Amino acid sequence: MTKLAQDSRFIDAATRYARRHMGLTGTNPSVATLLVQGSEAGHQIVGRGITALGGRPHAERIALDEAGEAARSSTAYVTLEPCAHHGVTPPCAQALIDAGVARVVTAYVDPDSRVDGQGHAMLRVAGIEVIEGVGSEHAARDLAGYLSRKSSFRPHVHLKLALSADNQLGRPGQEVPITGEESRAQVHLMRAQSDAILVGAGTLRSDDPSLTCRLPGLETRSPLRIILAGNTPLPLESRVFATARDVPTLVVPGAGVASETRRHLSAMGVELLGAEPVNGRAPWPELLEDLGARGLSTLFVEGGATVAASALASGLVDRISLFQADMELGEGGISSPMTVDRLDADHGWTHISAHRYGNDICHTFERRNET
Ligand code: AOF
Ligand code: ZN
Repeated sequence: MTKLAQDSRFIDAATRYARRHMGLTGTNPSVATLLVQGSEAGHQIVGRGITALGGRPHAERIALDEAGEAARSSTAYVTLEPCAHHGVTPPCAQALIDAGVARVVTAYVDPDSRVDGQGHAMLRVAGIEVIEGVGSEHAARDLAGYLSRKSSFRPHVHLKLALSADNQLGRPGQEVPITGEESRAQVHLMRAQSDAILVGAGTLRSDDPSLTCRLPGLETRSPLRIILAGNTPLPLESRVFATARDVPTLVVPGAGVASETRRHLSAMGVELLGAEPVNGRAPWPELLEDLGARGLSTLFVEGGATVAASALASGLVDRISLFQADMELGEGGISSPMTVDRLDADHGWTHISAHRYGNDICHTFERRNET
């Protein structure tokens, strides 16, 4: 079994391709397959597939159908181990065997108990060369939601905050723009790739956000919206409640949600979740368990300061993106509960990347050894 020079390149290309359907494949992960024919003259992609919208057909089936006879003796690059089970669709490992694929290169073993190494084993028994774990770090980052729900029965939690250069989140009760247009577009993309998005009631009061994806062409990709209510009354006139019939909206009740408010919210089409605060604290474990049971794989938490601090304290945040602007807010602002300097290895965080968006820099951190 030899890993070839082009293997990392094609599996990374497949990983990028799979991103197109992230958040759109239901409880199935968004997987991609590239079928590549090679010779001394170079390489050619003869079939491409991504898990279809809603989760089926699987990526391999789509790529094989596109390639037809050209799949014979090709190499299949698949971001997740091909399935071995007869589910709604027949096993992809068998489809690759039947099509006469010569090599299969994968990034990640499928933790689904019906697969879990059996897809790779089926391929090897049929005499196909299988190379596993190529580009696994990148693929795992995109598959994080699926892996989290399969292994921990809860969604992957990604927390995002926008910070001024002096590490403040805004001014109390006021909407203060901190980051620029490019960062905002990136945040909308993060929303579109998530199953659900969560903010606290304070953010509704100060910003009255729509919490939808408004990137041209991606308007229909807004995730479920979740509002974590606190101890103060919920602003019922907020945009999210007014549009609850168009974009599903859930409220995690707090002491500030009286029974009359509950009736009002239900009448507006807002769903109230069962998880209630424990000793005044946000019920993160119960909430995540509930969302996992509903089949949600990724939760994007957008603040504000109180929600971010309580999420961090729960120990259940997996990824943090801090968008740091170059402008200072000065005195009287809201201090961020986390800063680029304080998210270090001593606190269990690894700095993954720093990307520039206009005048802002987005620093991303991940918790080690957790999915
Ligand atoms: C693949 N290729 O593109 C995807 C896979 O209900 P089913 O039959 O669709 O099976 C769902 C399982 O299929 C899911 O839990 C995961 O193990 C696998 N997803 N497998 O070969 C794909 N999306
Ligand atoms: Zn499959």
